[in-house]
Amino acid sequence: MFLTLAAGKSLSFRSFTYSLVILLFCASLSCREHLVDAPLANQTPKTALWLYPQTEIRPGVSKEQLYWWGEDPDGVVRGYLFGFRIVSLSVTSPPSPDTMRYDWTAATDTTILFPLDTLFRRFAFTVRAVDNTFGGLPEHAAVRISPFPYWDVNDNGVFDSGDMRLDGLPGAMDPAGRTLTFPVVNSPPTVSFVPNPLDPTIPQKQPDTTFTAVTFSWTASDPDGNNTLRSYRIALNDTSDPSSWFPLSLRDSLITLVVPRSRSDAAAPQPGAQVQADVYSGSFLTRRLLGQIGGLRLDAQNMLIVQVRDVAGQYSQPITMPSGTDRWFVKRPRGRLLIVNDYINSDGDLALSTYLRNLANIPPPAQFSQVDILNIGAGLSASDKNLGKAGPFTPPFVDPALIQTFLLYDYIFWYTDQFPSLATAQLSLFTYMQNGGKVLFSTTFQSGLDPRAAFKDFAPIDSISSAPFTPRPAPGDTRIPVNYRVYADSSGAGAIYPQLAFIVPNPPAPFHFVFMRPIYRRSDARYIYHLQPDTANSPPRYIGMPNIAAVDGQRTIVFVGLPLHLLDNTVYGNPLGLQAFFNRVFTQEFNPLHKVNRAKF
Ligand SMILES: [Ca+2]
Ligand SMILES: [Ca+2]
Ligand SMILES: [Ca+2]
Repeated sequence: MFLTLAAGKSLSFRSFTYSLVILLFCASLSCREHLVDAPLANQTPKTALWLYPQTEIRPGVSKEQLYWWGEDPDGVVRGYLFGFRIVSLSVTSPPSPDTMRYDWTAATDTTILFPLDTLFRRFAFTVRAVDNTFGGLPEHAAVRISPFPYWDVNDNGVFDSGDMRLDGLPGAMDPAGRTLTFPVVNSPPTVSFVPNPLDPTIPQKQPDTTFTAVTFSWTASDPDGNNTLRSYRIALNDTSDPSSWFPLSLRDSLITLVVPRSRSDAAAPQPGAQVQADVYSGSFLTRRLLGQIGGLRLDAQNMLIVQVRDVAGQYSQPITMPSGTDRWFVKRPRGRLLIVNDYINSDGDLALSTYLRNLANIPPPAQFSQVDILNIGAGLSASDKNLGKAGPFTPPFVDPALIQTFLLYDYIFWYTDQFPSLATAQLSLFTYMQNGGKVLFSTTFQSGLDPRAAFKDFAPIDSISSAPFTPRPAPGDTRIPVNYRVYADSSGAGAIYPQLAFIVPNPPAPFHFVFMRPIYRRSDARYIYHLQPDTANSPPRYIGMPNIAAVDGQRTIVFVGLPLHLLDNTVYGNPLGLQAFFNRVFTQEFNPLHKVNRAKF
């Protein structure tokens, strides 16, 4: 303006210099009004607003990226006020009076998540540019425009103590602003089974065969925000009847289905007979019984179906376990004893057949002619086991799935090789025994070291000898001659265990390769067996008569540090071999007063 004025008159250098002095003087005193006839009022900025990517406004997801821009004809844009409201019809301007809540920002874009609680809504988004005659506010300060402009410091929607009037705002902001109305539809939620921690690209799967206790876990999300998730529902096998769905709250995403023995034992005998399963939430100790779900098929394949629902009432696509070519077969428990096969050595078939024959031969009542078997060693190599890996028949959620599975039985007989699945045992056996279960555990020890103190968590021992096998004689050994006797301990009161002895292998060999290490009992426990002295070697390879088996003071677990199937010698042991030992353990040793509560499990 000043330069235009100067250029319009033909001034001498002297008068120009004079004028410049005046100009500088006036500028320093802000005396523009003395040079022009009328003051020019500040001009307000203009605002533009658009969607990105630049598409038609259409029903879409409830998450939108918005951009805006402002231009001021006589200054610069200081910042923006933006806000949105729910409307019933499309609008192009703010309400009058403007009762909206605005956010102050210096940014020119935002991603908004519309709060969705219906399937369809309209949101009107308004932006107003504010020019540099306004001093600005902290980012995201809440601003109200009516009844007068103020900074709503406590963001409660009324002008009260601590809030600040913004009298300069009306003259600085775009009076119209820009408003866009978005028709927004709800996005459906999604649900998925929790990933396998060893391979997050696949879900945590069930074993393809389980008994009547099985755990599932899933997780859900919603593009509208996970805080818009509302609930889950599950069903078994068939959803054609809407009443087959079992509703679950959002916190119930680890669910265990359990059929108590009283219920499965009473079910019709044919394969496919349907029973109700109890629905538990959470781990075993924190479990809550939520109710019963119908339609679990015994001795048949089953499928679990899960959906999540959002606050708008929309359900996700259902997910199923199993899916694809996988299967989930539910076996009806039949015996009172569950054999846990954790044994992968090459004589595994001999071991299992020895156990089944001797259990079946226990005299009437024939409690153990029918037993169930869980093969947790299947599919594992020795190095897998040494690394603590779990096999495909170990349920992914040992707590609570395996604990609940064990509680379907009065007795567990767990036999294992030199690499016992200690993590699995540690997470399941103690709780099982606390709830009335009884355990016979047979293992050897490749190493006497138990870094996780796993054995101590469930076995009646304080430690295992970790001394090296050389020089000899050593506390333990890696081989035991055939026909060596395992003597019952006669130092304590109570019935003496039947004598056992190592068998002669087929084909014959002079000794068995086993890792024999003495055990040291827990203070409440008593030893029940020790190995005979090493008379075949001179000097002996191992020291004295190592203690190799103990029972705890509560008589809930018998622990044997040798592979029992090698002790079925009816000549040097006792005439009934292992059968006499099983009979002693299962029908006499275990405390009859402490038992699994069949009303619950
Ligand atoms: Ca301006
Ligand atoms: Ca306030
Ligand atoms: Ca949604």
